[in-house]
Amino acid sequence: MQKTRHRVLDAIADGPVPGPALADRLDVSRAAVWKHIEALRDAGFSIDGGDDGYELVSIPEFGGEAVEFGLDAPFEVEYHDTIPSTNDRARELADEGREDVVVLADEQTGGRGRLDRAWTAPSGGIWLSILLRPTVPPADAPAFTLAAAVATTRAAREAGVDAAIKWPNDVLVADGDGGQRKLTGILTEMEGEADRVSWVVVGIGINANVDAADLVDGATSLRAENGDVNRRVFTQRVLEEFHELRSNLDSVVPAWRDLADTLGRRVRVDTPGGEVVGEAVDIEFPGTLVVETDDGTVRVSAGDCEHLRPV
Ligand code: BT5
Repeated sequence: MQKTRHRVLDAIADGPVPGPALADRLDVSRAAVWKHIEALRDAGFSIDGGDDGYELVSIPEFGGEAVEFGLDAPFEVEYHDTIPSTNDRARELADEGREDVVVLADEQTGGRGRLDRAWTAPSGGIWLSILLRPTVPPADAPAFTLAAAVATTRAAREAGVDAAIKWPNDVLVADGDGGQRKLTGILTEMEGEADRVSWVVVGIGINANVDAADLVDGATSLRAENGDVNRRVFTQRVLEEFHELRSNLDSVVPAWRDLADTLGRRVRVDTPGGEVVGEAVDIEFPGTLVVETDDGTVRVSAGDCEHLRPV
């Protein structure tokens, strides 16, 4: 079904195709062609139906079909205008045994951050969760968080926003005053056995076409930094970059290093084992931060990191 719909779109994107010719080409009935055309129109695609046949006129700015169309990565996209949390929905899909599905929403009413913190997610953002079933041990899972940060930072830079990554999961933009504002947060959740992940859900919250005033203090948006983006294209870029990285996990750490803002800075990291203060000097697979402290080198695998001003 899904595949045929993509083929209908591909065919009518290049010029008008009469319904019967389309049915022949795709080896389906004329009624089936008509059903696909109607479903695409319902999804916001504008399709001419003149004497010459069907022709694609425009693609909606956002939505599941829209993001899947032309997407160079093997994800199915399930779209919601509004949903409590895309991560929660992705977890449901995990329970159903699905994989390589992206849950995408325009608005979340119960968005979640780490440690039960709330995530503000008004209409106009890009709120998405990627459900994966990688064949890796649970200890490697942080690499997917890093991959999401790299993918989002690259897409933001392509869109003209000078974003950088704060360890481990924030994409930030300098505020011009020595401080930084948060553009994106990432929440990775997983389930697995000792030696093998069962599923990973990587939740990415991108403040896209929203006013910074509708977010929290310390937040910024693509709109505030450089004007509105085409969310379909932006989402596709994030998913394509993410797919490349997850297909070659060894490439994640070097890519992260290149885009990181944390390395070379003085940091304070709140870890489950206590506070670590020092200079962040490196990152190691799958996402361990190396900090030079007064008492020697400390490796931190999880925690909240604060960039300190140089002393
Ligand atoms: C995060 O947590 O940064 C992870 C956020 C993940 C959100 C995505 S959206 C799609 C998917 N579905 C979900 O339900 N969640 C994921 P953390 O590092 O704990 O940061 C949370 C803190 O960021 C909050 O306590 C606020 O201070 C701040 N915050 C909340 N909403 C924000 C926003 N829209 N932009 C910037 N900062 C925000």
